[in-house]
Amino acid sequence: MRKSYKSPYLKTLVIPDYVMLGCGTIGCQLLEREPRFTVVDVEGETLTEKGITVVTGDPADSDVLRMAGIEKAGVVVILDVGLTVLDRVRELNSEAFVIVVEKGKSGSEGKSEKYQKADVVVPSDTCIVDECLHQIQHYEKMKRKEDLERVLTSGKKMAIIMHDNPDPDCISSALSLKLIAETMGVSSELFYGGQIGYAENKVLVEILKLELISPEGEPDFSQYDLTAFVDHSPWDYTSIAKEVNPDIVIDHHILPEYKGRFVDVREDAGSTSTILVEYLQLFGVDVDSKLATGLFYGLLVDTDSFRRGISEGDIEALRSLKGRMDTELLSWIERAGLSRVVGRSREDADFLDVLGEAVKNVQVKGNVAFSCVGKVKYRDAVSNSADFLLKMEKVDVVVVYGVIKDSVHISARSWDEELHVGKLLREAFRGLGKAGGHPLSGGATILLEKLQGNYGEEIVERILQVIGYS
Ligand SMILES: [Mn+2]
Repeated sequence: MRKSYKSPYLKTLVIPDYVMLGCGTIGCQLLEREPRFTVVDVEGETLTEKGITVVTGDPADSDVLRMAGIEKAGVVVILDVGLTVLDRVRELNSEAFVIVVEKGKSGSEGKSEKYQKADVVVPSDTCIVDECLHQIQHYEKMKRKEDLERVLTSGKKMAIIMHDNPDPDCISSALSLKLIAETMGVSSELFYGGQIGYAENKVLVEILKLELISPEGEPDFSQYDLTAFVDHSPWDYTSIAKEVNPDIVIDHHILPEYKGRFVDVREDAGSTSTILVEYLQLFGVDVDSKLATGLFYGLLVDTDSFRRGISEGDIEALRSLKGRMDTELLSWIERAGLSRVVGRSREDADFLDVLGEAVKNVQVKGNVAFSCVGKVKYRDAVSNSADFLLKMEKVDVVVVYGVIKDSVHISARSWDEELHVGKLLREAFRGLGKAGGHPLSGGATILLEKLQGNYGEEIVERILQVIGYS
């Protein structure tokens, strides 16, 4: 049960620890849906067997509470263990969000005098578990909002740095953060490295009327009070801000150990747009139909039209975007991609050439299809081909690689979440360059000089070695 449960906020690093005092049936039900708690209970042994972190002892004993980390806890749930426990908790931690479940109490009676020190009293005639989870989520949202607000209001000028070759999710998220910052009097400029290759992405930038800065080399970001990374984490996916330690990171990729001033990374969110939709709502920012369409498109592309899975947060985001997005505009953006098929421009024809190479050069080894596309102009053409091959080949993983200037760009796609191609690439190319991504899609960029003369052979070998085929 615990293993299959995925909290939408599980990987959100801004949220501190949880402690549950007393357990019982309600406590066990709560743990099934929110496993992050450290539990303090006199009969702790039975819970340890279930893999839950437990401190066995009396929750009214200050030393026991300290052992459970109560002094640093962000959320404390007190179940069925008397009033002294609440006093003890408050003596040790005045900041924590404290929920008390009051036995034999009806919701209509209001918060009783004796529980004044609690933030919320949950009466026992409600669905206690649902109510506790709802309260915790609400608290977390408000806390994240406060934290982001604190950081944003500490400056006047922000550089929002997108990852190289920004995609719809990154573009829409960057604009969202800019609009949120604007409500606090912070002006932002949007930067990206690499290229905007896909016709769809160019059309999106046009529709959102964005002025994006594509600098030569690394700009001097020290003239900005604040820097933010959206849809990527330090330091793998940007060629223009390698030396920057961002104040703000909002992302849904695996995070390298990083402590910025505000870090919100939710690995199981389908897109960064999902997270930004929540903040737009929390800050009361009006989202017009163009941005709503952009955010929806970001979620759609990043989840491969929800085939890569969908989280609670994604559903929330969809609900919020539903009434505002413009389906006609969405098909207009998507059709921009089709125009490349009829050879609208030289650059679109390049995409077709690369795709043709990819199909021609497929080599299947074990359950992996590899394809070398040689020299290419656009990085997106490589990932585009990987997407296409995955639909065509009867394999679990597709790896397409091509060379731009002095680097080889690798794109991997999979049907099998267990394999986690993001981690696969990270492991295969550890120490050689940038590599990472999601369970079903990942990428890597490696300087050619880091690989043996025949880079193709080495790429194939390294990947097969990690999978265990060679
Ligand atoms: Mn994304």
